[in-house]
Amino acid sequence: MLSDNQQPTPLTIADYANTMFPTWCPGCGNHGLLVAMKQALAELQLQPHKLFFVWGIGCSSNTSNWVNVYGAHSLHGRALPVAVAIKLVNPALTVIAEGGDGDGYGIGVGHFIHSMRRNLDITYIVHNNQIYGLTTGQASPTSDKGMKSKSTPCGVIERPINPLALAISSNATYIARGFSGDVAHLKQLIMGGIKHRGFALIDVLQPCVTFNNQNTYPWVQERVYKLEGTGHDPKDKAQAWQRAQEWGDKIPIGLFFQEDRLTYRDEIDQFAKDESLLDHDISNIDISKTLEEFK
Ligand SMILES: Cc1ncc(C[n+]2csc(CCOP(=O)(O)OP(=O)(O)O)c2C)c(N)n1
Ligand code: SF4
Repeated sequence: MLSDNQQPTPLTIADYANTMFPTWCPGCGNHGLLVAMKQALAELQLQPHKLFFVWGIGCSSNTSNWVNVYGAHSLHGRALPVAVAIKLVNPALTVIAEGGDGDGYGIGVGHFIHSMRRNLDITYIVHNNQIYGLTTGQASPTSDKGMKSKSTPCGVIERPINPLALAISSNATYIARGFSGDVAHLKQLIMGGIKHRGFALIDVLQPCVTFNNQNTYPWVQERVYKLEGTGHDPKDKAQAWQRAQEWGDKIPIGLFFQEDRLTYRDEIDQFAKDESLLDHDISNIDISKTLEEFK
């Protein structure tokens, strides 16, 4: 990896790969998503050592094994709190969290909501295959009602989580949906999320070709249409809310909503803008008075 004082040559997608090849099933939607991600990083010329990725647990989070960036493979549902801590301490890093729909919208849904209202400058990519892939095919929070799976042999009873509506109501400031079968479009959404200053959610329709035989590539392809060119205004929250309700014969992909708002860090005086806590001099701090209080 390059250090700060080396002159970088133009980065290519090869700079974000290591020597290992992904072990995802052939045809898995994660492959396309990884290509889109690496293309976005290369197009933005982000140096690998200035990137920090945080993953949860799942097939999606196994991305950690095949990329050349700094990162943490954390716990199931816990990618966001780790990402929040990293960004608070070192704002110079581009922080990207990634995981599955089970990870982010199930066990981690509390962190998801609170991270959005906090609006730290983090990009969150959810590989939404509407199933638990790694644990071999149980229903997830986004599985469609009626879907038969290992854990729901008679069909899912509940209605699915609507991640985009949840993000709008939780005040996320960049909200998009992509499709891993449309790499060029997804790359643009990821680039937009990384460039956005604030919490960016990119929900990605990512077919699991092994355990989800309902939401397949053809199923998604027949339904998706791009918001770009439809007259949709991403600044209009009411319009975004309406589009977020569409799920069925037509499924919109693209940028639903974007707004500028101060980040959590911006609103705390003690965090001088964009200063890393690692640069704070703590060598001459006298804490004896504080310790007295605990006696
Ligand atoms: C606290 C905890 N609970 C449960 C598990 C088991 N587990 C591992 S991955 C997973 C779900 C994977 O589904 P998803 O998050 O949608 O990711 P995918 O594998 O589909 O990418 C579960 C339940 C775990 N590792 N940790
Ligand atoms: S089980 Fe599904 S999500 Fe996991 S690697 Fe295979 S196709 Fe992809």
